[in-house]
Amino acid sequence: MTFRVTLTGAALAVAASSSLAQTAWDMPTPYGDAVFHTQNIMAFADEVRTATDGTLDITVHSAGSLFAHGQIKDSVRRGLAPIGEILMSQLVNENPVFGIDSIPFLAASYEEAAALWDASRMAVTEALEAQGLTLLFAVPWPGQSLFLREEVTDPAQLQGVTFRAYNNATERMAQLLGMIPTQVEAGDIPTAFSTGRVASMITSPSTGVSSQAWDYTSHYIDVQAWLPKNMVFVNSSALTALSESERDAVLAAAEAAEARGWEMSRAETDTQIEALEAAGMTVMLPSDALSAGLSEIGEIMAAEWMAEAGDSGAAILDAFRAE
Ligand code: PCA
Repeated sequence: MTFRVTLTGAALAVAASSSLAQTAWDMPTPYGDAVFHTQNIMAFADEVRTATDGTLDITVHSAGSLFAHGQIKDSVRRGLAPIGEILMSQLVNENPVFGIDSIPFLAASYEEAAALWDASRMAVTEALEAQGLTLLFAVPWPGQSLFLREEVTDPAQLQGVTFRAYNNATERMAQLLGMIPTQVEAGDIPTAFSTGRVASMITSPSTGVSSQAWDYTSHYIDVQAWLPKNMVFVNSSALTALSESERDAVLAAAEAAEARGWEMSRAETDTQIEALEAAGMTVMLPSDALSAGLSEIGEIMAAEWMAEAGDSGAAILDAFRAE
């Protein structure tokens, strides 16, 4: 009798362990734990864990701790990590569609950014699919605004000023303003300023706060010129290898994360501008001359983007404008 019970117990244990086979996914992301994108992704991982009873366990490796930002996409493509997050416009050299959200003043409000994402999502999805990657969700940063060491009312004041860039578009904008750009990852911003490599930047109030911009700049000029997105994607083979219910859980959590992320981003805009002010920064609107100068640069950059993106780019812009 005792013998039979023991056998049954062992058989049950074997059955239970095979039905609870666990998949562990490492997820490299570029930004720090305090950043709302990272918090949204942590919530996504929690939802997947709960919905799969722990059979799919995603560990988020934030702040470039597993792979540097510039290596995350290829790491996921090659299967070194099954899933990851990057700034979408980082891939603009591969395909202009990835840079559509970084053209100054093309889509500068959340409504316009959502319409632009509706119009461009399919093209982004297909460009990733061609590399064996499946797009899961994308979330915008709040509007991109200027962080400076003095009050600037005329674009001519920016000439010769060193500038922190984070993608091709910010570098191009700086060139058109006569500034001196250097690419610096978000996590390296405080060091780049404190060592004198850069003296100004354009980024969201979120990144201004997470990098404590008040320690090395004094003026925040609220231009909110565009809303660049982070996107989360998965190696398509890793997604296919999941059970159907796990796959459904990932896709459902991704949809929820996209909606939640856009709401978090919207809410951040005002609270983080207030935080900059509370920390001592002068918060101001752009002068007419500065707005005009930046709009002109936006027009030039839009024309350059259209020349790059050709007919498929024009089709996306038509769909965007029709919304
Ligand atoms: N923060 C990121 C990208 C855009 C943003 O608002 C950065 O500054 O690197």
